[in-house]
Amino acid sequence: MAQKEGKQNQQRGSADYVKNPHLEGMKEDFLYHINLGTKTNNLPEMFGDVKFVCLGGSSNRMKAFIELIAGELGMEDPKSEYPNICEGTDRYVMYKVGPVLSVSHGMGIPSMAIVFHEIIKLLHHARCKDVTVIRIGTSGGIGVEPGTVVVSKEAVDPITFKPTFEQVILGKMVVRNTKLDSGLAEELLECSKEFSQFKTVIGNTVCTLDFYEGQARLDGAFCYYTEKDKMDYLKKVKEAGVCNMEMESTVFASMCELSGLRGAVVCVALLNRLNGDQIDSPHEVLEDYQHRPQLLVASYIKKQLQTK
Ligand code: R2B
Ligand code: URA
Repeated sequence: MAQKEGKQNQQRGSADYVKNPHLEGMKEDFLYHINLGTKTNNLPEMFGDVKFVCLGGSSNRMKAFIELIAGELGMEDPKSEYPNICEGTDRYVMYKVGPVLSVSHGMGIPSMAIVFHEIIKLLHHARCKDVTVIRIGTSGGIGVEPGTVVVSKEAVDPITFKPTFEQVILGKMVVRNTKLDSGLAEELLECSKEFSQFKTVIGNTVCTLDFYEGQARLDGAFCYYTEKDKMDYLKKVKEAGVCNMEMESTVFASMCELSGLRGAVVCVALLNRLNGDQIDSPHEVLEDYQHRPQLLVASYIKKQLQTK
């Protein structure tokens, strides 16, 4: 039986992002996967000014994002060098320009969960306050045109389409909420109106454990269902108000909820899954699509910093 955890964090913006009494008693906290530690690094000095953390799957995209942010904020490095702060590990990359941190999260729920635990602890050790976290990524659209940017209303599970995330802890299934910040989603949608070259919609996002069978594809190495089974499932998905499918949103949203961080998920649809499974658009087209969530989020961050 799935267990529901008692108290969820309601205080978004609170500086106390970690909820772990054991951390206090530790002499040192080494954030192994990002190669940073409370003894080896002066985390408040390095990260104390962080206000936005943007997470995305690919290392290259997160480097491109920090370059875009640097341009938007007029903080370009004259040598155009943006050092990877996580040098020394090849698990994730991290770049920083002013109050913006750009971090890769790899693919899938476990990879996202590991780096997000360490980022939340990093924000805690650095004594950061009022931080907003945004996942910028790719997805498969459900009934939306390829290239459409989807701002997630809710991150939902692939069985009941409810805003929940199930995690096995101490051999028991624990159910966590995945409610995202609706105000932040609306602000992002508002900001998207300045981009006439692409469409942005708000809708639910299904988070799956796999790209192939988990997303009802017919082109994996194994497939034991028919095309009709696939279409019946995708129809049910669409009827649940879902606009896209990806692989990290529920754990991301559940960790935002637990920590009290304001969070949003902004993913471009690379294809419309109602029309096929293969991602075979030309490279330049896919590059253009992947740039769209970055453009939107960079513009949002710029506006937020201007009004402060
Ligand atoms: C979107 O794209 C990746 C799979 O191709 C996965 O990380 C995701 O959520
Ligand atoms: N990412 C996914 O998880 N699914 C897709 O169909 C495309 C990108």
